[in-house]
Amino acid sequence: MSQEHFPGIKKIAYEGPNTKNRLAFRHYNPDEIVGKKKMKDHLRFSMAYWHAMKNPLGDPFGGGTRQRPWDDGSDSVENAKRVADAGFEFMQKLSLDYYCFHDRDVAPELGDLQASNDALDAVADHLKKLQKQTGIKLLWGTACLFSHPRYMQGAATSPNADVYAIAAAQVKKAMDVTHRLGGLGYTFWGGREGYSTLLNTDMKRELANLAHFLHMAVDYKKKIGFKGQFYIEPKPREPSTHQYDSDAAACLNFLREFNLLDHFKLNIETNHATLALHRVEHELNVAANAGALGSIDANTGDELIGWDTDQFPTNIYMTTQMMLQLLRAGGFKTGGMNFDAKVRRESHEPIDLFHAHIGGMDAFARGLKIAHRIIQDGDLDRFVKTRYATFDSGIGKTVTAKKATFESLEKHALKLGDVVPASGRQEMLENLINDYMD
Ligand code: XLS
Ligand code: NI
Ligand code: NI
Repeated sequence: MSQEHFPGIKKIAYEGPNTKNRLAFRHYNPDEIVGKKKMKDHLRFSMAYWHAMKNPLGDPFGGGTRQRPWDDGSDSVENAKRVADAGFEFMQKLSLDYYCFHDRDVAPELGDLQASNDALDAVADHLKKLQKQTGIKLLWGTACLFSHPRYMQGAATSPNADVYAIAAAQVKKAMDVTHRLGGLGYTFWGGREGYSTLLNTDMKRELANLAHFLHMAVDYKKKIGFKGQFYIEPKPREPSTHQYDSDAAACLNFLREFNLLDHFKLNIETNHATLALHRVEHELNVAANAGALGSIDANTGDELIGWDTDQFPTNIYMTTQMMLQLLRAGGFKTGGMNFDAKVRRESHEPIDLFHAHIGGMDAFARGLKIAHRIIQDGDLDRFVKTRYATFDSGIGKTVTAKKATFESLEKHALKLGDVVPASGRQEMLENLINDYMD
């Protein structure tokens, strides 16, 4: 890292909630212990290379607005290395311990596969050096199988076998590079794995091809000795009308159907959850219940705009709900909190990247502390336990123990008069949660 790319911005320090400095953490204090772990080990914050370093900040009505003096926009390896330098300076200044990338974020896509592979290798050497210098780790790598025109009809679900082959080769290379960089995981987001109309689509065939693609990835992983965790990232639509990995439940069903569940966990993204008309805590809960909560793409959607706006998360009620799910699931093992979020098109200056990440990190730090207190106090969990208490004794216990039959339940039911269950007390519980918000 020769030149300073964010001059005038020092390492962001924890200054506590009363500071007036906008370039300081008010809540994220990396080494502070919450429960049994340091905050930084609970949260494992990660920079999403494609947004923080590469997103031009365009929208459907206009081109990019970003000012990134270190990026000349060329396809040279030299430019890619300079962007990497800026990225590592940025992560260091923000105490971001991890990063994630697509192959085509860190290195350019060139005329043919071999040339692109060579460029990727050259940049990977540089990334390895930067990782060593800074201690920053690769949370996960992935391949971009959705931008190039060849992937217009999908990659691992393309109707064209040559496109399928190029996608496989691209993933093979991205896995090699992730492995070489000591990546803790590898993500499959099925960018265009879906369809627009069934009139031209053989869904059964596409899903079988996708499953075989993932099995080949599992085989290749073993072959090269890559020990990182595989993730699937659910998303219901955009760019396709129907994405195959539409939500956590659909992904789990697919993984089960094709005998892949042992090899994959889920990477849950907030804005994808809301596009699927779920709350993110629902998706985290579904994943956790299957032992498949792997990682989080932290962002949020605009409630008034119906697309994947990928905004930085600042809502403390939401981060609290997320941290409740994560803490109850035992925390991250291989995954982390990856800011798959971009600054608004209006926020085009480099310093806005700092404000955005500081806000997201502080919001999760608060969510973590609040969720920890809620769990420690136990009132919420006790309420839920009591709500199901009829399943802990008597006839309910026979259900829990899977001993009940329709006949045994009928015998019990015939003895009952009318039954009124206890109140769900939603409003009381919402008030209880508010008590914890500082
Ligand atoms: C897009 C996805 C993408 C994945 C990585 O909506 O969130 O950014 O996280 O391919
Ligand atoms: Ni997304
Ligand atoms: Ni994502």
